[in-house]
Amino acid sequence: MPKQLTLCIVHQNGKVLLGMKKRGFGKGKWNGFGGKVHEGETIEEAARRELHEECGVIPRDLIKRGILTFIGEDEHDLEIHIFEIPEFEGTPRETEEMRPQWFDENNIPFNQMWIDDQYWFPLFLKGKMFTGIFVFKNDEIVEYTLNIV
Ligand code: 95L
Repeated sequence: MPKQLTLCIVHQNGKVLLGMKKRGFGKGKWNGFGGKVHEGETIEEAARRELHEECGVIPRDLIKRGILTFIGEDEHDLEIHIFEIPEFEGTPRETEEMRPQWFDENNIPFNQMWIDDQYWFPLFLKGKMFTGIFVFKNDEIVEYTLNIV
């Protein structure tokens, strides 16, 4: 089984909440909030937990929006489960992990994000559900497929 990760994207009133990753994997990139699914936890539980841990926000509903598989050269494949959060409780706050900031949905900082985000984020913003596979070599995409579900 691939390693499963979650990604929560808070999307409200034409704005998207992203966080600048301050340490670890993906440091220096804007991203949604998420992380590893722990043993004994559902994917949705993990998504709620990580969103809260990383920016203090408690989601009302999680909408399943996509599953992306990333295939690298030798590491295990990653499967990222992407959720949209239209409503939440709490106020976004900076944590050790992330510095949150709102972006207009027409002004997403793709040049400071994972390189595949520019391919699928527009589908996310248009409300589509999607699946995709990205094959990476030397941090570049060598092949990809994206399907609207
Ligand atoms: N928001 N995008 C991500 O979280 C993301 C995107 N692409 C990736 C490609 C390889 C990888 F190892 C991780 C990601 C990733 N976390």
